[in-house]
Amino acid sequence: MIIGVIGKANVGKSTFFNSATDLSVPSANYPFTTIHPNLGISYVREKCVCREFGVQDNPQHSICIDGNRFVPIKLIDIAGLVPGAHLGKGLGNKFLDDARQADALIHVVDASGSTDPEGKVVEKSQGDPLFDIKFVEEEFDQWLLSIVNRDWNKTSREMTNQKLKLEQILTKRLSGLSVSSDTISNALTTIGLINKNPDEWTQDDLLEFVRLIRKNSKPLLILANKADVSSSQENIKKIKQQNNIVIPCASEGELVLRKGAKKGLWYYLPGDSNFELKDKDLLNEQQKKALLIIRSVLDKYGSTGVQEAINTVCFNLLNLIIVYPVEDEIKLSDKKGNVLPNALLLRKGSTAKDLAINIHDDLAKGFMFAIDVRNKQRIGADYELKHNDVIKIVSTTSRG
Ligand SMILES: Nc1nc2c(ncn2[C@@H]2O[C@H](COP(=O)(O)OP(=O)(O)O)[C@@H](O)[C@H]2O)c(=O)[nH]1
Ligand SMILES: [Mg+2]
Repeated sequence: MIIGVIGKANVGKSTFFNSATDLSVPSANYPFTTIHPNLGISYVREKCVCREFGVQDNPQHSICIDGNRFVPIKLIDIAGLVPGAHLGKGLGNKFLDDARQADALIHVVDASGSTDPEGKVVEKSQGDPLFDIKFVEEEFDQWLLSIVNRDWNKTSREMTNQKLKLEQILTKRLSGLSVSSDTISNALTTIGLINKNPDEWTQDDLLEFVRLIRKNSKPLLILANKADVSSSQENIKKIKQQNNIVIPCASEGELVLRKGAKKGLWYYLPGDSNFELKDKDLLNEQQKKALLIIRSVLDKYGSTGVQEAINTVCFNLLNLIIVYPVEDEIKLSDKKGNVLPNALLLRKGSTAKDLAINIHDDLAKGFMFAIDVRNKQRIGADYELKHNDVIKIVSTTSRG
């Protein structure tokens, strides 16, 4: 699963990306953040089950800090879009290469209105985030359209020659874009195009189709960045009136908070609504000034928005749940004795068997039953996992 960060130039995509992937806590044991210059690891934050079970955990592929579990998820900083990108302007092709992998999108906008559509700095409030939201989504749709449109006039012949259904042809055409065939047939049915001969499709039909494909295969939230700038407040109100999920954000502030926490200047966990100074005298004037601005964002919006954005994508857009697999249901550990070693992100609706597949093919092949560790009940392969379940899988390959 990959979250893509999109937007025009200069809105703070990289700042958001850097802050969201910078979870460096002293002495933590976790896979490092940057895999590739624009691909990194961010973390979903959720209350860990360790407190409920009263155990001291020892996570191997995630992190637990003061009872908060941070579960890794990939984040990709996608090249900025400019109007006309689908015609090859700007870094159009680079954008396409990155965007195709994403399962959900965070659309970063400059809520302060201090940049024009090309990303050039303009007088405050001259930029229009509402326009930017529209043009970026339209560029995305135009890009998808260009892929679907390629050789469209051959589509009906292909169907006849290869004896394929329309949804099969389209699935082929959109392969590699992280679009499932279900998404495609659902879209065709929803807009009533499933039985329409491709030769009779209008440009409007095509556009409506790709729009729905985008919305369903790359669900998106709006990150109203630069919320620390005073001109942002009015714009955020307007953005919220026109969009479903909008998260006010101060990426730069989050970066400052995470870096200072790492240096031991204050106590702060990503997603907190506050930070605690360790020693006022340790701060220089610049830091004090930055903290005042950050404080006012926290007071106004409840957090910097960075962690909230990642959590919202995972829990609300991608409908993920967290599940803790263990091998020893008494100690809640793996074979080596690591307590609550793993926290996995799975799609809502996943079953005990899906969990086994996720862990290891062999474990799934020999699947016998599973145990819901909370109540020690046996559960079957079809059991639908719940958020925060702790599960032991019993398999012919895992015995003894
Ligand atoms: N005031 C303010 N400025 C920000 C914030 N985030 C980013 N910026 C500034 O916006 C400019 C562009 O940031 P960058 O991350 O490079 O944008 P990108 O081109 O979208 O990747 C830089 O000057 C950042 O310092 C923020 O939360 N508040
Ligand atoms: Mg950038």
